[in-house]
Amino acid sequence: MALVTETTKQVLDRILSIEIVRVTERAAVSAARLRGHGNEKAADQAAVDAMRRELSKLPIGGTVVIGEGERDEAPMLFIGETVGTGKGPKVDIAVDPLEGTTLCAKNMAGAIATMAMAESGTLLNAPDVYMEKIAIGPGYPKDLVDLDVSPAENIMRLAKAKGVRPQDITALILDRTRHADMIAAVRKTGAAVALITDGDVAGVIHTAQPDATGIDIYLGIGGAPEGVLAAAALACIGGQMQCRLVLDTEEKRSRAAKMGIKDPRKKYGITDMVKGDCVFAATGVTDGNMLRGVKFRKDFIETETVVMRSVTGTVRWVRAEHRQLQKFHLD
Ligand code: VTB
Repeated sequence: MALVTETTKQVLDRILSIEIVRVTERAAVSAARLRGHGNEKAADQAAVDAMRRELSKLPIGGTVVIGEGERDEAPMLFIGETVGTGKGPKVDIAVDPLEGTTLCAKNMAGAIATMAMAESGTLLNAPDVYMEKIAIGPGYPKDLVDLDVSPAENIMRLAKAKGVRPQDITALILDRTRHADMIAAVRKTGAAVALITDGDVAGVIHTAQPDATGIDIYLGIGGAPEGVLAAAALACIGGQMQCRLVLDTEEKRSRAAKMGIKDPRKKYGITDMVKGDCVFAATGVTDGNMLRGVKFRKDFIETETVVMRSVTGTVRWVRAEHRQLQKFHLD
């Protein structure tokens, strides 16, 4: 009996890792219709609506733990919302229907639709606050880099472990004034800084394939929801990440406490943020380094998605041609 249950669970897991692709594909197509229209809100809403529609068809008992916001501020996909048919495994859901709303509104590179699904109760329930993050690729000694040492020291440690000079290291950082000192400190070591305007989920994932992306380390402060999504991806493909919520006001600390966060200064590793098996997917909205954006052809729509499973570490690149969508304008 136990064996049967286990097998059923695994089969379901495998099916879900394809089903999840439909969800991010639909969100990406809907957002892509509004690429370059200068309207971040409309693009985000289109992605949210599409993602919610697709999620409702999944054979899961899902609970949104990372969503569009806390209950009273988000009409859809709010934290705590239940999604799916209710017939199937109980899962935690993390969504960012349009990661990089500005990138989409301005039709700039790197906007994606992304989500992760994990065993119930295993994803960090993080409030929508800032998060300090540091991430490097696989193959390095455990705890090589640390949020509590200086950016320069982290670069030196990484260069040494990689067997290169600091000048041969590239750090990816969000281009924000809050990072001015960090950027200067990294440059002082001789390392190169690659700046992004948005999109640190993909930014963190870049560190997992340094040979392909040229990015060795991600540093800086971004959104906590994006941090948990990136951790889900690294839980599948390997790499190290350390994060800490920025709970700099009493109001934020009490919001976090309500979500079960006892230690506001806790440093989270990947397994603290993603404790169980998970599946991660992202579909390109605009062309980016990681994924091609949606292409509207005459008779079909093309999407590109990456989907990963932590159980096996399998990474699938799914290039899809959607004929119905284009024909019937169903998105
Ligand atoms: C990052 C980035 C997102 O928010 O998390 C960033 O990945 C952090 O917030 O794409 P600020 O923009 O306030 O710096 C985004 O840029 C937008 O959600």
